[in-house]
Amino acid sequence: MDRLSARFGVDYHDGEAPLGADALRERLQGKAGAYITGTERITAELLAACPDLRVVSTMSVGYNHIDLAACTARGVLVTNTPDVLTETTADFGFALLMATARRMSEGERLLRDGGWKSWSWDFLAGADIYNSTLGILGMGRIGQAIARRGRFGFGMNVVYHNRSRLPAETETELGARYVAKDELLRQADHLVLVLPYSAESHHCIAAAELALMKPTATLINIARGGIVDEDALAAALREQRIAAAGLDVFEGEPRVNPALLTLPNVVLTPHIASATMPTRLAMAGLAADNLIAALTGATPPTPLNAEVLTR
Ligand code: 8YV
Repeated sequence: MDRLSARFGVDYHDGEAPLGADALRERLQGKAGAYITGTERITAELLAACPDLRVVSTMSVGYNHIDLAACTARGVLVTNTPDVLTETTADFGFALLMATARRMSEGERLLRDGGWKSWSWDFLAGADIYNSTLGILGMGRIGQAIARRGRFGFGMNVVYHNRSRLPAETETELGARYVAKDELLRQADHLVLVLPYSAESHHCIAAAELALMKPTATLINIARGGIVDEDALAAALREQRIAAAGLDVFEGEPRVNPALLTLPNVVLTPHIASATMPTRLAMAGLAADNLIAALTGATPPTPLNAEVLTR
């Protein structure tokens, strides 16, 4: 805010509740730049109603909330915040995996509720992480950072599936093996979803995919809620067709599918994978750098549609 307001007139939305589509359209009238988060949706309709808008800077790596093709068609530059959140988000993915496999939330709830009465050999017994098979769906920057943690921190056998296979030297460096999606589902003891959300990846984990997973498997989603069919997941968890799930993202967030809320074998967190102070400050700074550069005629550090700059 300090850096932006030193250079531009800034209209800052200071409310807890996000701006709805109508309010966002109103507030963007006459504005050249928009600094947004993953919550605000930039649609073709909004762009048509905000003809002065030239730059959209999102403080997120994901950009499924922005119609990038419509922005490019209108000559609106879009920037995001890759790299600065990679390691922090991978740390959280691993934390969620461990909490889920080792039943930490369930244990804490039981303890707080006074349910810890005695010891028995299988009391809250979960799944091993060390030496197990880690499956990663989506092998971009964050997927690769998770693979390194699994391979070199926990001696895991790492398998992955991605739209495009990684170069052989990257696979060797990561100690990761490429497999078809069905194989990934069959082999993984722990499956982490880190792929971008799009029409193509919508509900790409649904009943048929869950049916291929091991009954002892855990499923972790730190990407976007819409990648998983939550009703199918809730049914699989309820019937113990998979052991457990750890979810940081939800299809209708901040609303959470009620079927998930009552299940013991699911760890739920409110979309906080990138939430450390250093990382959030780095994201905020990069989003500001992008906006300042774009509005002052310089080249922004991380554009998503750089072709707009050369027009
Ligand atoms: C953010 C994220 O918390 O960067 C992303 O894509 O999902 C998260 O890091 C959120 O989108 C804030 O804009």
